[in-house]
Amino acid sequence: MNLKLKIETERIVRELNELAKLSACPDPPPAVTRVVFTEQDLQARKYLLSLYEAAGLQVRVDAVGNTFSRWPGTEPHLPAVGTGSHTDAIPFAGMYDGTVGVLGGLEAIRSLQAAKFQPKRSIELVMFTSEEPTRFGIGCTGSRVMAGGLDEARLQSLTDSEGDSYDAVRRRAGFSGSIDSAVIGSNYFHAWVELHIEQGPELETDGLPIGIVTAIAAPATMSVEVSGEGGHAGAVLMPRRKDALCAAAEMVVKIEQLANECVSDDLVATVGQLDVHPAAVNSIPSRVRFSIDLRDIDGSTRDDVKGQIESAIQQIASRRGVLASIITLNSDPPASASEMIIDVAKAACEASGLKYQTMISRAYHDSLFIAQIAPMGMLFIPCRGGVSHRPDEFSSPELISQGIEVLARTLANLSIS
Ligand code: HGY
Ligand code: MN
Ligand code: MN
Repeated sequence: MNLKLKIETERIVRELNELAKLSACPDPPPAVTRVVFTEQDLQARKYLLSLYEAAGLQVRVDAVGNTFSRWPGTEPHLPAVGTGSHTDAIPFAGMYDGTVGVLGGLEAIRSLQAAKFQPKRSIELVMFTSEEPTRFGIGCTGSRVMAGGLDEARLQSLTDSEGDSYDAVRRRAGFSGSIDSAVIGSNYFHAWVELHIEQGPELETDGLPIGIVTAIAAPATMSVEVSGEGGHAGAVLMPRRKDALCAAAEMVVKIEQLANECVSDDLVATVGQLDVHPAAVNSIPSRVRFSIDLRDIDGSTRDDVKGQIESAIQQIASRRGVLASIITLNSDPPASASEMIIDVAKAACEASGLKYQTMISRAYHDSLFIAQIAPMGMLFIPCRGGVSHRPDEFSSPELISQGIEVLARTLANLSIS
C-alpha cells in the first residue's frame, strides 16, 4: 500500500508544548509533574478531549478514566487496531514520556485521514489513566484494569500518601462505574501498537531513528518497612541502639550489591523512595519505609534476585535487632511482542525509508499488560542521551515525526488485515 503521508510536525510540537504546560512543577516546561487524578491530570484530559473531538473521533471514558477515541472503520464490528500511551508524569519528569504515544497516535490517525485512507478495522487511540506508580505505588493501573488484572477490592486497598484509596480518588475525580465494566477481554483489539521514546541510549548510539520492540522487561515493586526502637540521640549509647535507618541503609547497599553480582546484565534494582520517622535531628529513627523497583527481561532471574533480597533484608534485620516487613506490590511477567506486528512495523520502516533495529524495552509500559489480551507491538524513537524521567528529556521534531509516520503506516496495514 503506497500511502503518501504528511505528518504535521509543527502541530504535534505545539500540542506537546501545550500539554507540557499542564504541570504541577514550579519550574516552567519542559519540567513536568502530572500525577494521576490531580488537577493537572484533569486539565490535561480536558485538553486532549478537545483534540480528539476536533479530529472527529468517537470518544468514551471508562470507570477508571482510560479514554478511548475511535476512528470507525468500514467494518466497525471487527476487533479494532489500538494505539496510545499515557500522559501522567512522575515528579520533575520530562515532557515526552508517554505523551509522544498519545499525541503521536492522534497525529498518525489525522495523517491517515488527510491521506484519504479508509481503515477496514476501526483504529482506536487509548490514553491510559495512569502508567506511573507515583501516587498509588504500582504503575499501569489503567491497562491492568483493562486486562482484568486489578479488581475493585485491590483498588480500594491501594492508597496514596494521604491514605486515600485509588477507588475513592477516582470517584472524586469523576470516574465511576464498576471495575468489571472496564475489563475489555481478548477480542477487543485485533492488534496493539504503542509509540514511545526509548528512555535509553541505544538508538542514539547506533544512529538509528526507529526501534522495534521484541520484548518488555518484567517489573516487580516491593515496599519495605523497618521498625527499630528509636530514642534520644544523646542518651542512647551506641551498643544499645536499634536504629531503623542504619539497618535500612545496610539493606539498600546490599540490594545494590546483589544486583551488581547478578549474572544477568538486564537485572536492575532501584531504591527510589525512602521515608524516615520521626525525621528529627536529635531522635534515633524508629521506622523507615523504602521502595524497591526490580526488573529483568527474564522473570525467573528477577524472581531469584527478589528471593535473595528478601532473605538478606531479614538477616540484616535480625542481626541488628529490628523488624522488617516486605510487601510485594506487583511482580509481573515480561511480555513478548507479536512477530506479525514486528514484520508489519519493519515493512512500515522500509516504506518510509527509515533504518531500524529490534530491541528490548527496559522500561515497562501499558503495552506490557495489553500484551495479555492482544497481539502487541511497540515502536521506539531515540531520546537525547537516552535521558528520561528528567526535565532534560528530549526528542527532536524530526525524530518524533518519523516515529509517527512509521506508526501510521503500521496502523494502516494492520487495519486492512
Ligand atoms: O518505570 C517505568 O519503566 C515506566 O517509565 N513507568
Ligand atoms: Mn515513565
Ligand atoms: Mn512511559
